This record gives sequence, C-alpha cells and structure tokens, in this order.
Amino acid sequence: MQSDVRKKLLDAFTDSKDEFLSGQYLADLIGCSRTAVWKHIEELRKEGFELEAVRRKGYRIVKTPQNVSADEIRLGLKTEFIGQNIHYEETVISTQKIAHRLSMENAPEGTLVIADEQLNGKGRLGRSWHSPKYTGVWMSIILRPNIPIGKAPQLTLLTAVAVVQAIQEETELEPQIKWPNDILLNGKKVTGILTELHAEADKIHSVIIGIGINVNQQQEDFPEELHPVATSLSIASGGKKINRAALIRAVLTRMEKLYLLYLEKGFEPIRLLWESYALSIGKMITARTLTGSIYGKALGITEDGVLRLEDQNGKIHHVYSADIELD
Ligand code: BTX
Repeated sequence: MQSDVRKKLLDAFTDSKDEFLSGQYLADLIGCSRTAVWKHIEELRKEGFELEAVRRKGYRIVKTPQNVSADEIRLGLKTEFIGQNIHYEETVISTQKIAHRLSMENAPEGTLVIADEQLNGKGRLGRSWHSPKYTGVWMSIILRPNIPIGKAPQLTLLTAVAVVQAIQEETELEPQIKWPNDILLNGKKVTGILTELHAEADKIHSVIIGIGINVNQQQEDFPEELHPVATSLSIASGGKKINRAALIRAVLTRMEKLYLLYLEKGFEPIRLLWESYALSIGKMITARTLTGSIYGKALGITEDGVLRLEDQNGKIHHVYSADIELD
C-alpha cells in the first residue's frame, strides 16, 4: 500500500475513534473504488490492525498492532538525518550487530536500526540487556563525527541528555543520569546506553550508539534478578501506557539538535546540560574500575566526559570507565 494512502486511512480511523466509517466515505477520501478500499483494509489486517466490518455501517479499528513499524516512526518525524533511514525488524539478536554491519556497508549517517525484541541485547563489558517484545525501545544509531577517538565517550553523555529530555517531554517524569550511561527513575535503571566504535588509527569511521529504554514493562515482565535494579517509564508513571513511537521520535529529534550543537560549539554546552541532570555530582561514591575501587566525592566531568573524583586524601582521580555506586 502506498504510504500516503496508508496515512490517510489511519488518520481517518484515528479521528473517528469508535465511529464506523463507510466504505464509500473511505473510497472518496483516498480516491479509489470500494473494492480497492477493501483490499487496503485486508493489508492493514496483515500488519496486525484488527478492523471490525459491519454491513451498511462500514469499518472501524478495534486494535492497533503492538509493534512499532518504520512507517509509524517516520510519521511526523521532523529531523534532517537522524532516523531518516530506518532499518526495522520485529525480532533481532541485537540492533548493535545489525548497525555494525550497515555501518561497514556505508549506511548514511543517522541510520536507525530498531527492533521490537532482542534475543541477546548487549550491555557493556559483555553483560546482557533484557529486551522483551513490544514493551521497550531497542535501537542503535549510526553517527560519523569527525572527532578523535578519545572524544567518543562524549557522545554517550550527549545521548543520555537527549533521552532524559525526551522522557521529560513525553511523560511527567524527571529522570536522572548516573555516570556514565545509566538513566534512573527512583534509583532504578530505566535506560542503558552502549557506545561502540569503528576506527582506524586515530580516525573514527563510525560510532554506533545503542539505546535501551524500558517503556511499558510491568514489574512481572522483568526477570527476578532485575527487580531490585530495573524499572520502566510505565511503572514510574503508575501503570500508564506510554506511546513508544512518540518517545522514539522525541529521542531522535533531541539527539539531532544536541549533536548539531556539539559539532558547532563543542562539548561544553552538552557538559553543562549533563551535569544539570546528573545524580552523583557532589555526592560520595565508590567507582569500581577494572584495576580497583576508589571512594570519594564526585566533582563533575571534564571537557572529555571523564569523571573527576576527589578521594579522602584530597587527591583528584580521573575515572575513564567504571561502575559507580552511591553512598
Ligand atoms: P550495562 O552493562 O551498563 O547494564 C547491563 C546491566 O543492567 C545487566 O548486567 C543487568 O544487571 C542490568 N539490566 C539488564 N537488562 C536491563 C533492563 N532491561 N533494564 C534495567 N537493567 C537491566 C547498559 O549496559 C547498555 C545497554 C544498551 C542496550 C541497548 S538496546 C539497543 C542496543 N542493542 C543492544 O544489543 N544493546 C543496545
């Protein structure tokens, strides 16, 4: 079905809510015969829409599909390049894996890989990310910034700011960021960000930014071991269902704005925004690095996105990679 016909039909059904729309009305609307309308209705059914058809009354939608299709994301997306090229699959191993492949095949900057379910979602350091079907946002974005490798972590922080702003826009919630890549609500993780690179010598070929947002999961949808650490936007909003497509568009839009700002003005404006949402700044924390733990006060982040930590002897440490725990 042509996408403008699909949009006209879906808009009409959305506006009419529970009312039936007659075959003739729909035929006039899209400028085709009633038989063609019937064929379009059959196609929507194949996509997962449930449509009720009643003689002499017409059609109405009783249930929309649970998946978020590429078309639905595109509808109303006003970015220039982030999310303009969409690779959608219902079930994947990991969106990162596909994004790596597309990046090697020279996919355009801003390409979005998105799935409704990941069978083996990747976290950092070989950990896994629980990504059940239809409930969350599991996506990877390909960027090609002209920056040295050492600056790539700045993009993780930029993404965290974009996700916080998008959540604020789409819900009543006020998430906080835990350095470097966790977004928390009520002290529990609602989003994880994983940044991976393709680089040669000191030149970045592409950055693959993976974003996992828990959206409509309820407590019982998480495995037992995640109950103490994980939450979703819906749980934090008292069980309210959140529109995933709108949230995805908000993240893409915010990311593009911040990324363009970053390319033009550097990291400083992003750093200030990041610090305004950060949970740990000014607090006593333990940073567990691969080489040991440091306990101290989190002072802030440097121009490169590195955490500055002052230990009890007044010595300042620069922490590049760690898991942090608040007192
Ligand atoms: P991380 O290593 O900081 O977090 C992983 C840890 O978080 C796990 O060990 C587990 O304790 C906990 N965890 C696992 N799943 C969830 C969940 N759904 N909600 C809250 N906590 C959880 C964070 O890694 C980076 C995650 C990026 C995920 C995205 S999804 C799209 C893209 N594709 C892909 O394979 N990964 C990224």
